[in-house]
Amino acid sequence: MINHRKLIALVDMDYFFAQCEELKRPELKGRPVAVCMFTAPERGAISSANYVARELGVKVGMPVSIAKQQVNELVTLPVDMSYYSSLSFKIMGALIAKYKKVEVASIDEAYVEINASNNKDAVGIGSAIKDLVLKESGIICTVGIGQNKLIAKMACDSIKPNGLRVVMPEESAEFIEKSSLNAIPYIGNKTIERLGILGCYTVNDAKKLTVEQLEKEFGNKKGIFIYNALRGIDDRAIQTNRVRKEYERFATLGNNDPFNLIDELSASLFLRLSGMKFQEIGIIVIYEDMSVRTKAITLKFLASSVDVLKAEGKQLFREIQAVDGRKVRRIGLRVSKLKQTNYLSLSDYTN
Ligand code: TTP
Ligand code: MG
Ligand code: MG
Repeated sequence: MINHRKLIALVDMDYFFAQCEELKRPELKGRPVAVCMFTAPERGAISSANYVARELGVKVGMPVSIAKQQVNELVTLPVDMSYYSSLSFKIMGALIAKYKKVEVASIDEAYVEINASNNKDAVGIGSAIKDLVLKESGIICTVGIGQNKLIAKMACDSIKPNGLRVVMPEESAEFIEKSSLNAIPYIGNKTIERLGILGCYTVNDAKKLTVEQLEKEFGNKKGIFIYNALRGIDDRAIQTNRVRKEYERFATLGNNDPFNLIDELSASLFLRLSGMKFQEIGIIVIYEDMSVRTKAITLKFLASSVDVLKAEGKQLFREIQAVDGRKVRRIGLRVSKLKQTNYLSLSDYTN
């Protein structure tokens, strides 16, 4: 009897925005390239860097000015979201056409359910996915395969760029034990620092903590996630119906200027939209006493610009504060009435 096993492949494009730029302008190949979210000429942060730039020390999130100081010959380009999303839609459309269960998780990554009875089968399917992506778009990606989303993601991260790695279910425990804590998704620097205070520096150290200890330290949801992740357990299903009706971003004001904060929220929200257009913009203002006021505007047109988001967000904030000038604790920005701009719409994904 053939023993088919359900596995999950995570497909993630390598240095996606920067690779798209290399496709657009082949003369960039071999040079250090960074795509930047500019806030003013020469100001902003690195959003994606090719591997040539990364080897020279350029990192995502780094201010453009620092990256330029470090790498004189760095080519810095502005975000061309509609081009990246058109390539993304070609790729995702091809994956959805070929495989039954696909979850588009972001502009450059998708989870694909596959059936494989052994490592060799899984490697074959992984290479077929890489070939399909390359043929459809010219883009190189990395594929990680495992028994769940967590292992697939960690396998993918461990073999970037242009890689393929299969971790069969019987290899999962050892794979996780040999990983460093920061290789586990959602375990970031802050979590690692707090685990360190508890005397845990490796996966095996952290496995000695009880679920109660982890819940006490990180809250129920995250505590349970970490407890399971350390054991390679992750029961998140592949969600094929990812038709989102709205997106939002929140941040705490602290000593920041609220208008600067709205600019930052706009930039982050705009990136998340990955080229989707929006017609409704809303602001959520949370005061020190935790009371909330909201206001929204419906535009006369479908917008796709970060500047519209910034300007309307600030205007809504001014209108709320003109009536209610109390001390603000947090601000949220939301967009709704969304429409996909490319030839494949998000609802096409679910058919
Ligand atoms: P990632 O897949 O995280 O990064 P990447 O594709 O650039 O590089 P890697 O080879 O490591 O996968 O994100 C996909 C795209 O999303 C990325 O090209 C740019 C954008 N992005 C941002 O704009 N800001 C960010 O902080 C991150 C993480 C990504
Ligand atoms: Mg990527
Ligand atoms: Mg990604």
